[in-house]
Amino acid sequence: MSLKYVEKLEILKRNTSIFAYIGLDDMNSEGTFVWHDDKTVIKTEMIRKLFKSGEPNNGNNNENCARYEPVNFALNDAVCSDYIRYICEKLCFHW
Ligand SMILES: [Ca+2]
Ligand SMILES: [Ca+2]
Repeated sequence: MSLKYVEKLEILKRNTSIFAYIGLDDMNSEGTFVWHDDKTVIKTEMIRKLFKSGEPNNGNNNENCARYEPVNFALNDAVCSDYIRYICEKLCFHW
């Protein structure tokens, strides 16, 4: 899922009670978060809107994957090796 729009974070708040990766990481360049789906870079303004206060903090110099945290209803950068779910987005077509 790409939270390129703050409105999508609202959807997660209403419908998700799990910790989950959402397809955003800074593995290639520390502090530069890139969406998996189209490789675009998240803007600083969006980082402030989507991440919880004090995040992303690259804890232990090893936090590169953004995850949604239902406790804070916001994103946190975390280690990429945690066994948590991954939220994907599907396109819907109306014929
Ligand atoms: Ca990082
Ligand atoms: Ca963090």
